[in-house]
Amino acid sequence: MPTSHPTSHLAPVANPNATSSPSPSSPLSSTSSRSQQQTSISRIRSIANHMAAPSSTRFSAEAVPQAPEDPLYGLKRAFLADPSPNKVDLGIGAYRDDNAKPWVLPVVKKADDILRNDPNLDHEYAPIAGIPTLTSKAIELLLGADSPALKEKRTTSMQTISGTGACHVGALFCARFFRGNKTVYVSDPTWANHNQIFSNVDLPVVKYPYFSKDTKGLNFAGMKAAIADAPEESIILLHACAHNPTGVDPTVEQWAELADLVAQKRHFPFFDCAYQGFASGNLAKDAAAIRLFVERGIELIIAQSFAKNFGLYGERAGCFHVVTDTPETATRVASQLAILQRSEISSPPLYGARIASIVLNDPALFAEWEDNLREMSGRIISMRTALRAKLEELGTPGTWNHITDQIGMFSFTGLNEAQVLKLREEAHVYMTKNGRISMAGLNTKNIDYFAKAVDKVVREVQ
Ligand code: KET
Repeated sequence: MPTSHPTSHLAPVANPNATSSPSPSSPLSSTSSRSQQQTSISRIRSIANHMAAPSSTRFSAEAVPQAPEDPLYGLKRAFLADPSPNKVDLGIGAYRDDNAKPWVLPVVKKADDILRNDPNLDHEYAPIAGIPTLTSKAIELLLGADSPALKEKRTTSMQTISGTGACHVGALFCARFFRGNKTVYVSDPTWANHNQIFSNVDLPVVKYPYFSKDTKGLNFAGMKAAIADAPEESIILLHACAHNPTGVDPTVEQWAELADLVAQKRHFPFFDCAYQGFASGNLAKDAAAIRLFVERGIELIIAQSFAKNFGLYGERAGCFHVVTDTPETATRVASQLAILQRSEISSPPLYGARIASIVLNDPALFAEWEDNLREMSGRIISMRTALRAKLEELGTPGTWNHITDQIGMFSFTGLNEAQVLKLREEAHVYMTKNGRISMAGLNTKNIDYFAKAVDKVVREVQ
């Protein structure tokens, strides 16, 4: 029996360098004999390929079909490529100042200086669960420092790759350990990434009614009915505040009703908190929904992002928290989270986490951060007022009160896909196809232009 692989004799042939680099003295070095040699090589290679495998890849189009580009990142690329001086970017949810420029928070600049001037700074690995000075303050930010859940030590926290990483860890944790109905109920609509984050770990996703096209507000009756109808112990994804993409949040009274319903059905709330401080400008107010659920003793999880409220988008700072019944449960949960984290990212990134930690642990910097948050949310609110006033002034068909009723980073304008595409083509205004606009993309210089473009498209396209 030959010891070599049956096709191993073909292997060298597939490498043209193995035979086509003869020494200068070789009889094969003349031009004609070299080209003869290349012809025979290519013939042998084609026979070899034919015999060895029908295709050179295992990743055929059937195995790995071409996927569409991520719509939000595609939109950003199209915006950057557009040479128009009038172009307006209302796509991705990232804060912009009145000059349409990214804004490094002044408090973040200060924290960055402190960090860089620290003579003890090194680049060692963070602990698996992240830096405790961040995680301990991060949970306080959500629950309030005097929360009984914290005093009773029945929470556990882990630093993650921003909010997306926190959502992923939460999804993975549920897939592995949740013993109830492993279906995740998400609002219709929700942040588009939720669907793939959950389906990536094989958790089915079902929508509950949320946005009413008629009122451009909350379909509270529909939402409650769906949550009541879901099998007991289902996973219910809730946006803690500043709902993405609609900008529509339940009122505190409605949150209280939802908390009662969730408790009654023993559902498991999964809070996604990506915009704390961005809705009202007040950190405690924006965490009211979470606090209300925790007060009722409901066990829950929270995915927390520091991308928007610290402007640390690309630094990927965030946390994942579990609020449970006893310190014993919290400790067991933490032990499994550590294993999930270790196998996925080993330990979390430090830079953004250190910045956030410096601010959260220093009362003066914290107060300055609150000012910065008020500045961002205040500018967005003033743009809402201005946009509504301009559309009403122009007499743009339809009602526009929803622009000021909605809250947070986004507004769900009610523009349809045809109108969105026409705005993009003709006015160089970039927004997602569902009519969502990132309010922070508007400023005192482009708001007139935008309002007039909307007015035109609403009149021309139905
Ligand atoms: N949750 C929600 C609800 C959310 O809107 C985002 C980001 C995230 C989590 C994740 O953010 P991270 O940067 O991983 O902390 N939303 C904006 C950006 C994006 O889609 O990635 C957006 O909708 O524009």
